[in-house]
Amino acid sequence: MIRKLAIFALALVLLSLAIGVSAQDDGNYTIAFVPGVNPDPFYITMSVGVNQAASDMGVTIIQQDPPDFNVAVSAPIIEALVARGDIDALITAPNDKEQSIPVLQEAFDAGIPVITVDTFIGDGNYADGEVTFPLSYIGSDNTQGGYIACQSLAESLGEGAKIYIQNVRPGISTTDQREDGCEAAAADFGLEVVRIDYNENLADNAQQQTAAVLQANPDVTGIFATNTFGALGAGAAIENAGLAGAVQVALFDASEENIGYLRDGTVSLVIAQKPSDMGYLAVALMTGYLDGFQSIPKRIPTGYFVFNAENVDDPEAARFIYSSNVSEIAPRFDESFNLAFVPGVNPDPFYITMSRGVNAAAARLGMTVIQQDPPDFNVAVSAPIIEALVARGDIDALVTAPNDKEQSIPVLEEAFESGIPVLTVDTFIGDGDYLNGEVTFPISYVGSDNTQGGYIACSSLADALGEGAKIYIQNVRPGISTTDQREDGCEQAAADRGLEVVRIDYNENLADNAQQQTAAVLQANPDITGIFATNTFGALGAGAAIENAGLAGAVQVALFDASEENIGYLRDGTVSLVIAQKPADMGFMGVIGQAALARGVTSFPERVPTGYFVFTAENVDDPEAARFIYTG
Ligand code: T6T
Repeated sequence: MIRKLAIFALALVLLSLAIGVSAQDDGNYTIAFVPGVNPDPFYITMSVGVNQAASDMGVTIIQQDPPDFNVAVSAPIIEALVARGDIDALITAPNDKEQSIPVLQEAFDAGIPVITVDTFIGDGNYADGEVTFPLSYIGSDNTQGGYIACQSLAESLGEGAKIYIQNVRPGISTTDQREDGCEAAAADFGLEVVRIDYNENLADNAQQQTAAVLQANPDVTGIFATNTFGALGAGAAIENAGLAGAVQVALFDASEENIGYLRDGTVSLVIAQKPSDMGYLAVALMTGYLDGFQSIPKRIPTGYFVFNAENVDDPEAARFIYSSNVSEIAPRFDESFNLAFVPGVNPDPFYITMSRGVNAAAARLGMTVIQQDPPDFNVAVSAPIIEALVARGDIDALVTAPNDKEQSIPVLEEAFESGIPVLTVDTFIGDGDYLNGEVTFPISYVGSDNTQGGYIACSSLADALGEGAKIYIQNVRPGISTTDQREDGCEQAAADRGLEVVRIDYNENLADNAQQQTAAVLQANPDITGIFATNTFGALGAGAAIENAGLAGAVQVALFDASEENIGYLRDGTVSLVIAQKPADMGFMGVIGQAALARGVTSFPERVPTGYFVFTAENVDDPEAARFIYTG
């Protein structure tokens, strides 16, 4: 117990170091949550996820509900929240793609970071689209959802059938996309869309419109209702007209009522979104962002569960039905939740920094971290460590950086099969595509885009050296996902930019080997003018060899990993470029992925790329850049 308390205290110290907590700011942020409208079972269910994550992460939520799904109603609510001056962040479902932009821009300009859930503003591409200030758009792929709905109508009605779309109002990102998706399916499968009505999010309107359309068009045999209220109205109109079963209906949103329509045969398909996942991920990731762990994907699609007559009473499916009241929140995690963390190797400034992120997230969540360090980057060393952790029988989750794409699979599979969810950070197993690739059991792969990193490194050598220059790659060992990809990325840049890769050496993650190999290569090939070292130890060795040979400045060097030593080489001119990964973000996000899964969230992305900071002689002493240097 005393040991656990000591570990917890240490974790809190690490957390406060990580986030610079002061007496006034204890990390209990105030996050405003403004749904699209309420009451609405969809947003009530989202609120369950929001509140669960707030309880887990130790932050406060101020929820304010617009009584109408209307920007004229939600904008003043958001303006008033901004005016309070005590809101640290805003999570909201904007009512209109264009009209909601100004008020959210105002919040952002007042220093309040914004995540949109369910709906988006602009074109929804926050990476390089029309509006880029929101941190992320977390919600369903609505075009896909509309397509699924109308494809199912086509399958039961056949080519040439006439269908009707019951929609909300043009301008709402979600329902606009559902309409588009349905029309695309109609075009692909030969359905005719006879009419589209807009109900202003009122079930009564939807009911009257649907009744009128069915009367005027007795040949309409299919209906798609794009959200909860359209669905309610359409369902009632069909029931009243005695057309249950005669008209096929696909609905969006798994409210209790809509599931009732499925059970009694009024409708044939109900598409459940995952609003609770949207709320949970938004709060957990926003809290991480405020703590300084900022690699949040700009887009997180949350997926669907499709209900039909066959699966509607399946006990597994029950959790996808929306809540009608904010149900009880599960108790916070506590120290009995054991999160095992096995880095690739330690000591290594990269994994020490990752451990800072792991401990910061676990301290917020109240979990215990059991960190066990392989002394070599070698599956023969890490596999017995993982086996012993599995054998303990008390590990709830595993976050690890596998040493080999293929050889690490069996031991991780064993952990997974014994009931321990596995998430890989930094490196991956199989081909790294955990959605449809060779290995799909890990929850996620959180790490840099290493092909891109290698490409950046060797493009910078090309910029400095020009076409025809000869370069040398100092790598670790074939089979490691990250460094294999960096080598590939560098070779692609060399091919694109006309560099010649004279030789590649593998140092087995030993700086001494790297130093000897580099010294020998430089002696044998005095025409080499560029070196790319793919990780910390190769970088250390290559840096030392260049310094010893008195070649600082004469040979251009690009290094991976921003250890203090490598940054020192940049400062003294031995190297020209240091690529910093974001290992603390990897650790933080990895733990959040595990916490989310433990809460039943199924939408944590299978891949979270964590980005880079590229150090050069120009920015190395910039105070803003200092936080990207690895912890020693
Ligand atoms: O379908 C959801 C949501 O996705 C949409 O943006 C608006 O309508 C709902 O809230 C359901 O009423």
